[in-house]
This record gives sequence, C-alpha cells and structure tokens, in this order.
Amino acid sequence: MPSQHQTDAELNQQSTLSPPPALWRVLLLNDDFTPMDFVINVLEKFFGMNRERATQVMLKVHTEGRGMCGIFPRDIASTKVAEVSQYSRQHQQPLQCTMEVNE
Ligand code: TYC
Repeated sequence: MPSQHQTDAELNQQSTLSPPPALWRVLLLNDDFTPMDFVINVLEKFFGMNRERATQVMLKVHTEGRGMCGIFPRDIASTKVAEVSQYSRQHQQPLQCTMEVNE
C-alpha cells in the first residue's frame, strides 16, 4: 500500500504546474436553410479560409452533416463559436456552430 502522504515537493509541483492546454475543434452543423454562399463567407471571415478551402469545408458539412473549421485553445474556440452564432442570428440564418474537445 503506497503512502497516503505527499512530500512538499510533490504538493508544490501539483499547485504550480498547469495542465497542458486542451485543444478544441470548432464545428459547423448542416441545416436546410442557410445559403451555401453565407456559409462560405463565414468560413472566410471568421476562419481565414480562401474561397476554395471554404467551399470544400462547406460542401463537407452539407453532405456529411458536420465539418471542422479549425482547432484552437478553448478561449479562442469559444470566441469563434460566439462570433459565428451572433453573426448568423444578425443575418437571420439558423447556422449552428459548436465546439468539442480534440482529445
Ligand atoms: N444545406 C445548406 C443548403 O443546402 C447549406 C449549408 C452548408 C448549411 C453548411 C449549413 O453548415 C452548413 N443551402
């Protein structure tokens, strides 16, 4: 049976070392209403894709139901989801953007 006690060094290490930052996937979900051009524009505007790449990703979402926009640290992923959602609602589109942990 291992000791229940931790040395000062072990406690200090636990309190000062931060865990590795988790990376999150930002995803778009398909729907039957949002125009393809609107989705392409979102991928260009918020994810820095060129027209060709944005079209590929949009078509993948359209045919497979979901697709990845990028992988980011949690705070950045969360901001992207919020920005895309706000922009979509401002333009009366139901486009859904979500995030999931990458590990
Ligand atoms: N399915 C939509 C249409 O046919 C296009 C679309 C693609 C919508 C991707 C959402 O995340 C999406 N107009």
